[in-house]
Amino acid sequence: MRLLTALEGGFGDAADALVIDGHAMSREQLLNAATALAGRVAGAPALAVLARPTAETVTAVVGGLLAGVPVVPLPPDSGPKEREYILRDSGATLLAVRPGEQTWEGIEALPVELTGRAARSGGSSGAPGSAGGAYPEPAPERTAFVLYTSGTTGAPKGALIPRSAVAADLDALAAAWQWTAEDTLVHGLPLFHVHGLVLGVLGALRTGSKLVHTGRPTPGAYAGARGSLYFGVPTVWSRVAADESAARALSGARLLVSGSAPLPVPVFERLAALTGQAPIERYGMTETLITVSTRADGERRPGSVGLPVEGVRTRLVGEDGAPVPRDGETVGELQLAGPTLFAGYLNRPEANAESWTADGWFRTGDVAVIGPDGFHRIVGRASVDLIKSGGYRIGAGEVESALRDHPAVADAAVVGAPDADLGQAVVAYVIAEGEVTGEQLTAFVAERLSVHKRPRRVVLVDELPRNAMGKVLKKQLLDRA
Ligand code: MLC
Ligand code: AMP
Repeated sequence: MRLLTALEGGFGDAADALVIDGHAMSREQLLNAATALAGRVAGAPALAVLARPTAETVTAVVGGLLAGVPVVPLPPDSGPKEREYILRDSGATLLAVRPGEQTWEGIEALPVELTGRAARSGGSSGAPGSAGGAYPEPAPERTAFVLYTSGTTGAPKGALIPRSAVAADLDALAAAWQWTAEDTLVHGLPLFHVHGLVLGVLGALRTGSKLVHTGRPTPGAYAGARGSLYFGVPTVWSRVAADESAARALSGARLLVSGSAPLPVPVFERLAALTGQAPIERYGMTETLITVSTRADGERRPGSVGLPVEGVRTRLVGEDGAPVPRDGETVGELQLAGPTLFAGYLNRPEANAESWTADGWFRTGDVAVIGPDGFHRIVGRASVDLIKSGGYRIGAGEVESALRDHPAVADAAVVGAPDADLGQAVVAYVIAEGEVTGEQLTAFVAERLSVHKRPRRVVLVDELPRNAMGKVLKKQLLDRA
């Protein structure tokens, strides 16, 4: 079976099957443009895509997937430090851009044309829109994406996502959410992470639902889109819930789905009150895709992410390595197994060794509770050094290292402080050894890494609290923040 089943016929088509930030495309147009691009990508080690929320990005991603070339989405606002690292580490030789756009040294620009007429293979599969395309389906174990994601320290790691994991996850979610070709999916999430890209784009191309990408995930854009299925991170839902008329406009939707960070119970309840339906909450991770969810036909309990999706197994393990009972009270580290898991981090043997248990389970680093009824509740991260801000995963170590690159910074410690809008906000404690302001340091990080990794607050201090070993006491900083 092909990965993008709905792209190649059997699901009907429409001139507006995909609307990406105002640009409408039929599936046939997308298939033709992507097939033309695939011809220029085939055989490359990896294709980097400057992942703005555009039709060009969707075309480039699909072109890479058709050609069986790993796609490396690059955050569009990533600064030189982050960008150079991702391009070098991934081994990408091509960068998909808009026609006329520049690339960087050592990387060939691949202009994406939206009007490509595909050179299709002959035989019965040759007609546009019919099953089968110009390219044989790559093997399921081949890498679909290299997704860069932050760890607690150092540069982001490239998670290798196999095609089979994407297919298994989308099918499991389609079952859990009764997601079909009758749906119109609406969201405005970034196209360089699992949520917006794998679920939010490939989901539509596998289930056959229409897709409206709103460019930005604003309450007004969601309200105006008239979809049946909506995706958002908790920050988006909290902004929708605060905008009564936008929230009421979603009352005709079939399903509102939240994920990527904990959905606060008051936001769940206000959304339910204003839209007439309780949201679906699901839990996922770059490395595992979406593994636990409440179901369209099941209970939607505030503060709970529900049950493992089809094929996924979960267990809780205590600090001593012993199994934790499913009693709804005892916390443990959540470990996962199943067909949606990644194949490892690129070029990171040590991180790979640390990530799996001896008996083959993936350590999520999340702390959870499982009830006797199997419902899962995510309690938090085991490490204070992984921050979730607006649904973005941000490694404290990466931001600290960027801050230390500033000539006036002697040392820095970064924490995720509770924030009503973003869930957590990046707060930096900095020891300066020259004249520098918080705004300058914020801009410095935004330019070198990505805008969303910038500290929202910088506190200049004379010293950082440390233990006897010299380790910064982040819990103390959090208490101050
Ligand atoms: C502000 N801006 C700056 C700046 N300060 N630019 C440069 N330098 C500075 N110092 C500008 C930005 O460029 C942007 O401009 C504008 O300010 C707003 O940026 P922001 O403040 O970062 O946006 P914000 O409104 O806070 O974003 C909230 C949000 C966003 C919810 C829209 O956080 C978001 O899209 N989150 C989604 C994350 C996500 O998809 N995570 C999924 C991970 S996958 P301009 O011009 O652009 O407006 C995963 C698995 C799973 O977790 O389970 O799903
Ligand atoms: P990322 O790698 O960006 O996909 O981030 C994955 C992390 O997001 C997980 O390890 C969790 O900490 C967090 N996360 C995702 N979904 C949820 C959720 N519904 N509730 C709580 N945390 C979540």
